[in-house]
Amino acid sequence: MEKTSTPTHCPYCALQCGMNITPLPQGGVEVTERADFPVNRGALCGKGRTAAEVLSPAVRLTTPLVREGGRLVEADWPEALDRIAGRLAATRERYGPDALGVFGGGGLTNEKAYALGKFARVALGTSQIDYNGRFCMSSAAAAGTKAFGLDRGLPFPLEDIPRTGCVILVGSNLAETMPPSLRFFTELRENGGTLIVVDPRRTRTAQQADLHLAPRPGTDLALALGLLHLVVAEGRTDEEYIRERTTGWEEARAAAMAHWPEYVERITGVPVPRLREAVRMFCEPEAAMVLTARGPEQQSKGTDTVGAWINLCLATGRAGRPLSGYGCLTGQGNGQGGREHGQKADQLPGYRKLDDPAARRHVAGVWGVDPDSLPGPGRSAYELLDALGSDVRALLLMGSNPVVSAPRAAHVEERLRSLDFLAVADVVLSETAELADVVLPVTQWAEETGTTTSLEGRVLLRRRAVAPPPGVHSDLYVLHELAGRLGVEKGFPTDPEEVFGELRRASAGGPADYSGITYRRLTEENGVFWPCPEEPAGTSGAEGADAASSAVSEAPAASDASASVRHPGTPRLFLDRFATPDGRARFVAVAHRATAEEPDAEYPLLLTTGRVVSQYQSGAQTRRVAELNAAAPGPFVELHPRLAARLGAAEGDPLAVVSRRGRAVAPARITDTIRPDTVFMPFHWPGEGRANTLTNPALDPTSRMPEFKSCAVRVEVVPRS
Ligand SMILES: Nc1nc2c(c(=O)[nH]1)N[C@H]1C(S)=C(S)[C@@H](COP(=O)(O)OP(=O)(O)OC[C@H]3O[C@@H](n4cnc5c(=O)[nH]c(N)nc54)[C@H](O)[C@@H]3O)O[C@H]1N2
Ligand SMILES: Nc1nc2c(c(=O)[nH]1)N[C@H]1C(S)=C(S)[C@@H](COP(=O)(O)OP(=O)(O)OC[C@H]3O[C@@H](n4cnc5c(=O)[nH]c(N)nc54)[C@H](O)[C@@H]3O)O[C@H]1N2
Ligand code: SF4
Ligand SMILES: [Mo]
Repeated sequence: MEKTSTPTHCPYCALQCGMNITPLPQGGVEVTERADFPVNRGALCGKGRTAAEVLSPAVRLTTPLVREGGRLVEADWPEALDRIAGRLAATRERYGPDALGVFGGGGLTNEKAYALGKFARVALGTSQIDYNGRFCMSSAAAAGTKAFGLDRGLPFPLEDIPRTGCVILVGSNLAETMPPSLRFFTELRENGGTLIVVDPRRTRTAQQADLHLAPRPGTDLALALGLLHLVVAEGRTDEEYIRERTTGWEEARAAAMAHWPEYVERITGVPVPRLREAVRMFCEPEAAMVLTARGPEQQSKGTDTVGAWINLCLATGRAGRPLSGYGCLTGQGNGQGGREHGQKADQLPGYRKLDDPAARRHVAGVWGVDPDSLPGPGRSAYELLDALGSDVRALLLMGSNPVVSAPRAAHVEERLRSLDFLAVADVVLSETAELADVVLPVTQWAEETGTTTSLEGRVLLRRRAVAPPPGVHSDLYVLHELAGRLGVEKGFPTDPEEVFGELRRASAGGPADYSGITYRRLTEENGVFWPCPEEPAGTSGAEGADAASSAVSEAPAASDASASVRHPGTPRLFLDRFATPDGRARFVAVAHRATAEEPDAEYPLLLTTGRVVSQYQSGAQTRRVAELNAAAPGPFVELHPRLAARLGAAEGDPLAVVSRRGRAVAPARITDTIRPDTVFMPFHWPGEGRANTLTNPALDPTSRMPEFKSCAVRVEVVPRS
């Protein structure tokens, strides 16, 4: 039984590297390379290589816990589930359905994300559901939807990168956050292409670049506008493309022209000759790409910022053409699929909108409920966390650890504590689970089957390779049991393939159409790119009216009678038309604005935050792996030698970083790879060195993304006692 090796995918980031898992005779499993998956071709980073250590009962939860007299004590499943269902029902009875909150995660499989969204709307009847993806790529998603009519992180496979002419990588440190993907950029340079990295820090990624631009945090919008200004001034626009394939150029052009290079240099700190150099490198080759990650996105103006980078692509004819385009490097394992199937506050499966009557009818039909019974859009992630204990009295949380990862975390922690009732399903006792009234131990990646959608839009099958420890059940089981206890006996199956079957129908005809994808196909193919309607594009009348599906390029040749009716999936989007109603991409007219919190006399420096290679997110999983802890044992404050000298700080000295939200303490790490006006902290740790004690929950008006990438701080050396 379950002895041989199983091909599957990593539990962590959106690269979803392929790996093989083999159970060992002495217990435990071995993770080995899997060369047949084109994204990583056998390479794995340290996190993926050691991921199986978190399967061990020594570090994970194996029994439900319930709070008794202030302490979490072991309980059996029926008791734990009864408690949750009982408290949810009582809260709903007393305060109404919107007093119930649900918080999900972009690490959950498509099946789980789908079931969680349905559970909130159908079993609880609440509008109050959102998820941690709001903290991740929501600004890029909003900007992509605005410009192209459709949001899929990358509109092309990673394998296109080595063949383009130039890539501008904005605020991505992929050498640490997606190490196997660095190869595509190395190959780009070997092929004569160039790499430009935009990052306030000379990261391991920036060290690979032909040109590194180091703007002040929070000024990417001005930078992109300055580049567009130069493109226009130097006559490098593609007028024919602009005429044929876009709308809104005049307004966008006028907005960019107000951003003179010298003005942009003053805002960003990037010298004008460097701006000119970037424009030359980007415009000279036949094809080029802009890729953004969290740097420009996690800003209170992230949507406009990404919009400005997209403008640069559109003005130069570098979108919806072979080897050219704008893409967002989505972060979490299922960061793409997790934003498509309904755990987002405003969304229904298939990337449909909750406020669209036709979408409500379609999904309600699949769910067998009255469309009018579906609640409307709810609050965004931070706003939901902020409402805990007041409007929202009970919360079910699955797949996130906001005590560490949410902005203004001390406040969020206090809100979580003020709840009448908190239930957490997790694989480990995370810092958030420690606050819960009931904790449910759930199965993880290698112990269950499910699909994820990688940053390429490639839907993949993660396969069960080992049995879970006794007493551990899946998230789908949790939702099934809770729904049953709340009187909804049907509609929450525990078999992932059955859930996927329903997801296919719910997504059919929507922008993210999965209806042509089956588990069987996913075992035969190395993933399938959405949209993938059930019939070949063009043969279904119903499909024709849908802008998103008709933006499908590379449809199968309808004349080939021998071709199966399988739609091949859509590796490349927008080659013929964009997914907007008129098929044209839309420029946005945007202007620079300051970050929500600029430095002043009291808080004279900027703090930015991010990641290190050996820890993942809130660290709930990776802090339990000895090898990773040895490599990255704790938080630190990265600062420039000049700033350190001014503060009188030496390497390793404890530094207090103080913002308007609070104070965090971590040792100094002095390096000249960072701007002297900026300090950096990774956010993977709880406690004294928690970066999110400091961060500013100022939200982007469109995406509701918090400003993780800049806030004003002061730094002091803590006297050693
Ligand atoms: N090792 C590791 N890998 C991960 C993760 C992890 O936690 N650990 N998480 C995964 C997830 S969910 C995500 S979202 C991705 C994130 O992947 P990345 O976006 O690559 O990660 P970050 O470190 O958050 O931010 C990237 C860079 O943005 C820079 N930056 C900061 N402020 C600014 C700014 O104002 N402008 C610009 N242009 N750059 C700025 C930082 O210096 C940093 O080097 O990684 C995924 N992979
Ligand atoms: N300061 C700062 N803060 C940030 C960021 C930043 O750059 N700077 N980045 C933000 C970004 S991009 C992200 S994505 C968030 C991520 O932050 P979190 O949402 O906290 O993400 P994780 O740490 O991955 O938490 C996932 C939790 O779910 C559990 N888990 C894993 N798999 C499963 C499963 O299948 N089922 C269940 N029930 N649980 C599971 C894990 O054990 C873990 O406790 O952090 C955000 N916070
Ligand atoms: S790069 Fe991402 S998917 Fe690949 S092994 Fe590392 S964490 Fe896993
Ligand atoms: Mo993320």
